[in-house]
Amino acid sequence: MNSIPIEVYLSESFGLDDKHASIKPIGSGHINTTMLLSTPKRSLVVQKLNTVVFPKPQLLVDNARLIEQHLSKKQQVGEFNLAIVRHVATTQHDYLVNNNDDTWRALEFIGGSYSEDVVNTVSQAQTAANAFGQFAAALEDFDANKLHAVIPNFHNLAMRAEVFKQVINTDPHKRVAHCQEEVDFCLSQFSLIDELNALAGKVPIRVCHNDTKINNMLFCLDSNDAKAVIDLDTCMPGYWLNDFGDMVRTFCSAEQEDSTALEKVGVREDIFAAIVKGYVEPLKSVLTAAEKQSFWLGAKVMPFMIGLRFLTDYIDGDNYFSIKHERHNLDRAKNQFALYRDIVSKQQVLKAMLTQI
Ligand code: ADP
Ligand code: GN1
Ligand code: MG
Repeated sequence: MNSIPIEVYLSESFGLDDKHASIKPIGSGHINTTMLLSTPKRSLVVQKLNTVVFPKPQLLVDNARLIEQHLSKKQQVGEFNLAIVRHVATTQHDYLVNNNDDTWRALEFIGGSYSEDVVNTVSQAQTAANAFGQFAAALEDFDANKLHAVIPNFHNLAMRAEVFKQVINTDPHKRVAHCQEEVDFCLSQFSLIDELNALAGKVPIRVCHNDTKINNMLFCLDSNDAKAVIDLDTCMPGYWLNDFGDMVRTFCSAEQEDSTALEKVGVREDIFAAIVKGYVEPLKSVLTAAEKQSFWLGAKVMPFMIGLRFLTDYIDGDNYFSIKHERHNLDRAKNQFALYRDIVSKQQVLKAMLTQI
């Protein structure tokens, strides 16, 4: 056990001025612990990786670095115009450091930027969706098989349903009684799995970001333009319908993901239209007809699947997502199911927006 203050340890490890270093938490991610490490000359984003979620952190770094390199080449020839958040090497030419059983990495800090937990305007939605589209387009010629499956079956609803059924059977913390209605609701929705299965072989496997949450986008403080796509930890092969759906999930509601004001949770139709417009524009020459059709399923599946994951974690005793209070994951699940229900109820109008692609 070493007792060196963490800001000193990290500054030394990543070659910063350790005498004047300070550290403070930033962001609102649910998985890693994200901090800003500042010295008078340089700031870095440092992250303590959640090794329950990412048991092999080196795989995550390997994936991100391959993507950084690919995007850098595109940037040099003017084919990618967003900033790239690069990993920073240690003085030992490594990308991970261990301190008292914790694993840390550092990323270049993108100054003059901000992130949002809730989309404020239609133009913000279109800007962010367009940037996620540019990111996807720039990786269209990257061989998805080069990426490690950092979290196998990450967006596999059938597997998530199996884990859920096991957890409700064992009910380790006797919590099912507190959420029977949500449990029954989930069990009634698993025909979504058949809808997904029907797509197999029809939609191409792409490099997916897999976490296209609004707070994984950095905006320019000055212009409000998109600055960088961040949080590349779950970039893996998958279907773009998931990236589209996760934008719908996190951009469309005017409420935070854990809001308990369920009557206010729902899809803002103008934001949905802006996502479609923004995301499709950079991808229009590569999207297949089947892919375009699959986006509606993505819009339904993502709020449901993330809700299912929150509910599973609540029943399981909150081992995965970080929580601030005992029913936090249950609140999040209820919120996501309210959003999912609203999306399904607006099927006609939302699907019509998609047919215009
Ligand atoms: P998590 O995996 O916990 O979601 P993220 O990588 O998404 O962590 O970072 C959490 C937050 O930290 C982001 O929403 C953003 O506000 C801020 N952030 C992350 N990386 C950077 C960066 N390179 N430059 C500036 N801010 C960043
Ligand atoms: C987690 O790390 P963060 O907060 O960006 C989760 C996503 C969920 C999201 C729900 C590795 O993302 O899959 O959609 O929470 N990341 C992981 O808000 O599980
Ligand atoms: Mg994040």
